[in-house]
Amino acid sequence: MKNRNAEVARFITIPLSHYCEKARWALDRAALPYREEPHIPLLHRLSTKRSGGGTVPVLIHAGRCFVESTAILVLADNFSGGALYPQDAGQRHQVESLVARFDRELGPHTRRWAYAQLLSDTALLRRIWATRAPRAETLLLPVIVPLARRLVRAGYRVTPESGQRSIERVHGIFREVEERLRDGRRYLVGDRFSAADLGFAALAAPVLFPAGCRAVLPALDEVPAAVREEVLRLRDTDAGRFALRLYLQERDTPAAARSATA
Ligand SMILES: N[C@@H](CCC(=O)N[C@@H](CS)C(=O)NCC(=O)O)C(=O)O
Repeated sequence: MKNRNAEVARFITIPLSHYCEKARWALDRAALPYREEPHIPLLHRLSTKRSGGGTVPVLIHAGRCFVESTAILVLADNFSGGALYPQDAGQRHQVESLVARFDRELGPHTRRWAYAQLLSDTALLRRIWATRAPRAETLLLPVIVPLARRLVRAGYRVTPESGQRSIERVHGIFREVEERLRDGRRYLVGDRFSAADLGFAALAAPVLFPAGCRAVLPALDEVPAAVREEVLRLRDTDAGRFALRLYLQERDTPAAARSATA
């Protein structure tokens, strides 16, 4: 008899991570069975290194390790028979370029801005990093938080000034997205949801705190007023509204269920 467990992928994450949310969204949409293995920062490396990676997410599926979120999107697309990338070569190229651009710029800048605002709040960090992580790991948080905070600050070059520059870059990317949407289209490329829309919405999560997002984010009422105001400002843009709509309409719709009901 076939061992069904062997077909369940292992998905190594830090629950707060927006790159993990990007991959999780793709796996959910493709209805690719996986078991999430959430970790607190730093301890994730014990698992990712074993799989030949470093950052999260990492997915181990059918004996292969996928150590980049975009590689997980491509796998999810193949698994589902095309749920995320268009057939048309020109459109596919546009989707790939947008995904790469969001990976390179949007993700790092939304993250840096959020960390610049929240990294000094030890209680908040502890609570967010502990959510969904194994209890044995959360017991180490009093030791890990100061260390991880230093590494995050140095690794992502987080300062009040860089945080400010990052949010300006985020506004710039939002304006570019709005430019694309100006003709009334519902999706960034073509007339259906693709990896480009998913990449934008997932990597914008740290500046939108969207309802429906499965990454662990603070509640709006527990962050400083300046953060709340910036989030509300970005939510109230066309690009912000677009991302929030994607969470409402596209986050919980596996491709399998969609084609069964189409
Ligand atoms: N290019 C990577 C970026 C992933 C990434 O930056 N992950 C962050 C969390 S948002 C991470 O793992 N940070 C901890 C580390 O660098 O070990 C991808 O798309 O998967």
